[in-house]
Amino acid sequence: MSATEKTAIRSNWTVEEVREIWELPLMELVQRASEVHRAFHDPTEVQVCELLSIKTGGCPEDCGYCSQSVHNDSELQVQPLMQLDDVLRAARRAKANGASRFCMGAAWREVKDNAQFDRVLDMVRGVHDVGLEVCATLGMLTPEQAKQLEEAGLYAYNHNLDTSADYYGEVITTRTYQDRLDTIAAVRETSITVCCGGIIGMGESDDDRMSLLHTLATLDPHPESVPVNVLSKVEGTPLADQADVPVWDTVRMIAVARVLMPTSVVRLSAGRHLMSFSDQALCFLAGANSIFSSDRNILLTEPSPNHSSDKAMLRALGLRPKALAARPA
Ligand code: SAM
Ligand code: DTB
Ligand code: SF4
Repeated sequence: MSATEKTAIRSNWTVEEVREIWELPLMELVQRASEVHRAFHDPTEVQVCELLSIKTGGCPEDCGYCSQSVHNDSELQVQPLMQLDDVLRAARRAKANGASRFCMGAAWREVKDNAQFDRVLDMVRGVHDVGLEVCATLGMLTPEQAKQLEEAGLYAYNHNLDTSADYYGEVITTRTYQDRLDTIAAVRETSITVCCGGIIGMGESDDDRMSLLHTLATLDPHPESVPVNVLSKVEGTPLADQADVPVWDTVRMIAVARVLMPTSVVRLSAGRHLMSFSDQALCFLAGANSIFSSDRNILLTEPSPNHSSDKAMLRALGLRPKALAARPA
C-alpha cells in the first residue's frame, strides 16, 4: 500500500474495489487495516461507551432481530420512558467506570413531538452536563427534531442501516432503507455526529455485507462511528436460529470497514459477550477502537461484558480507555 493509499479518505469507492479488499487473505487484510488504523488513530486507545435503554419494549417496528418488537415473541418486560434522575444517576456511574460516551436507546419507531421527547431533551442536557459525549438512538427523526437534539447538546445519533439495501426487506418490513437514509441525512444537516453501522449473522450473504460497507463508505462524509454488531440471537424472534458467526467473519467486517473509512471509530458492538479476549484482540488489531461496556452486564436488553472484565481485558492487551479529549461543546 502506498503512502497516498494509506492516507486517502474517499467516498467514491466502487463495489469492485470493496470486493478486492474483502477478498484479501485474512492476515493480509488485518495487516493492511492495522496500518490504516495506526495512520489515523492511537492504536493503544479504545473508546468505552455505556448504553442505557431509556424506554424498553413495545416497539411497533418488526425488526426480525429485536427483542423489543411487538411482532416478536420474546420474554421482555415493557418499561415506560425512564425518569430523568434515574438516567443521570446511570450516566454518573458510567463516567466513574471510565466511559466517555453515554448512549440512550428508546424502542420507538420514530420520535413524536410530545412531553416524552421533551423529557429526552432534558436527559440529553443533563448527560452533557455530567461531562460525557451524549448519544441517542430513538428511531426516525425529522430535520426539526434533529435540530432540537443538537441544541440540547447531543454529540452523536445512532441509526443503523443494519444490512444491504437488497436484504433489508428480509429482516424489516415496517420501514424502508430510504427511511433510514433520510434520518441520517436529517442528522447530517446538524453538527451532531453520525453513528451508523449494521449487524452480521442474520442470514445475509458476503455480497450483502460488502454492499452495506459500500453504502456506508460512500456516504460523504463517512459516519463518525460505525458499529459492527454480531446478531445476539433472541428466543422468540424470526432470527433466533441463525448460525453462529465465526470470529473470522467479524474480523473481516471490521478490517474492511477500517480500510474503507480510515477516520471513523469502528465499534465492536453486540455479540461481544460470546467472544474471548483473544478474539477481541484480533478485532482491535483489525482496527476496532470502541466497545460498549456495562455495569449491569446488559446492552439494551441483551448480555454485555461488564466494566470489570473489560478493564481486565484492556489491561492484558496494553490498551487504555480513551479519555474525553475536551468537554464537548
Ligand atoms: N429503535 C431504534 C432503532 O431501531 O433505530 C433504536 C434502538 S435499536 C435496538 C438500535 C440498533 O441495535 C438496531 O438498529 C440494531 O442494529 C441493533 N440491534 C438490535 N437488536 C439487536 C440484536 N439482537 N443483535 C444485534 N444488534 C441488535
Ligand atoms: C448499536 O449499533 N448497537 C447497540 C447500539 N447501537 C444502540 C445496540 C445493540 C443492541 C443489542 C441488543 C439488545 O441489547 O437489545
Ligand atoms: Fe424497534 Fe429499534 Fe427494535 Fe426495530 S431495532 S424493533 S425499531 S427498538
